[in-house]
Amino acid sequence: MVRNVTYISCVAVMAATCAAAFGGIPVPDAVLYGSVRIDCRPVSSSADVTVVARVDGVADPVGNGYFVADGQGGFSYVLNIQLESTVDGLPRSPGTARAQDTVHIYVKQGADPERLVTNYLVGKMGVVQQLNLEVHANQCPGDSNDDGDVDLSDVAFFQTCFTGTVGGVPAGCDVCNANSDGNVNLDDWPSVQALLFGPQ
Ligand SMILES: [Ca+2]
Ligand SMILES: [Ca+2]
Ligand SMILES: [Ca+2]
Repeated sequence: MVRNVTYISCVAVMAATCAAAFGGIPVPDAVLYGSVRIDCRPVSSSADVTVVARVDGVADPVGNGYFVADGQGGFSYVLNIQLESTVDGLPRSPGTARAQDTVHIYVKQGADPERLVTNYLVGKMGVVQQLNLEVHANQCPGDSNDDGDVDLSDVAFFQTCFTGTVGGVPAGCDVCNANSDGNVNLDDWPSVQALLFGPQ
């Protein structure tokens, strides 16, 4: 609303007196939502996690996320990316994106630095879109397809890698050898299980 008033007053007074004004018409936000996983673990509102959207050349974030219950026992982030329309010759308002901007989406946990998760190309205004966020520095134990979670397909792969008392780590099975010893056996399972089901 403040930006809108600024723009309208600039039009009324003419551009010559508005050199310091910002030049956008506020339009409906683009809204992203979805799950967040950090190092293969889902995060919740109780975790010290923030989701931030930034655009190159814009000092302030164009959006700060918050978490809501997803109704299924987990939590979803909601990120409103503030948009404004383009007005030729006028600088953009602080903390706003425009159509066709590439928005960098970061996740931050605790005192850790922000970690870039993905880039999102802003399309039209008012869009509401699910975009699950996954960030992991290293391949997680048991995450055989390196997609940021440990699910039943990864468990099936773990079973194919299982060498038990025979010992050995078959080719391609290093990710299942969680304790980095010479075999894939029950000693490795707790690490995989913890990511599959969460803390027991
Ligand atoms: Ca996986
Ligand atoms: Ca998966
Ligand atoms: Ca092992």
